[in-house]
Amino acid sequence: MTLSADIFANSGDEFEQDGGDLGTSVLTREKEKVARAPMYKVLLLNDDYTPMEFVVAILEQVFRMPRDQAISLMLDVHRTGVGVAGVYVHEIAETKAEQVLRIARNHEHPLQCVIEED
Ligand code: TYC
Repeated sequence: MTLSADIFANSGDEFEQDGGDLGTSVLTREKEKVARAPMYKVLLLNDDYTPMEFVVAILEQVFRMPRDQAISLMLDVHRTGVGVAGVYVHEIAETKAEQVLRIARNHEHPLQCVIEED
């Protein structure tokens, strides 16, 4: 076999690494599974005693909410009884809820906060 004939003879195998599929497997393969962490809402509950300004301060400091958004959400909780302060992975949601309860207790306010799967 000449050198050039040898190159031609091998070219089929060497360049058909996808077994003749010509890349169409990219279009037909199963979608790869990516684990997504379950998310949790941190809910703020209304009560008759916690001062409005205290709730706004909690939303600003614990949930890093801009003041105008914090006021709007506080009023929404005041009107409807409940509101979502944020949505996080479980550990962060739990930590935020604990912070709210601790700060409220330290100030002797009855503010309640719970987490719920999103
Ligand atoms: N209802 C309270 C008041 O009138 C204000 C308030 C708002 C309390 C939101 C709790 O999650 C809350 N002082």
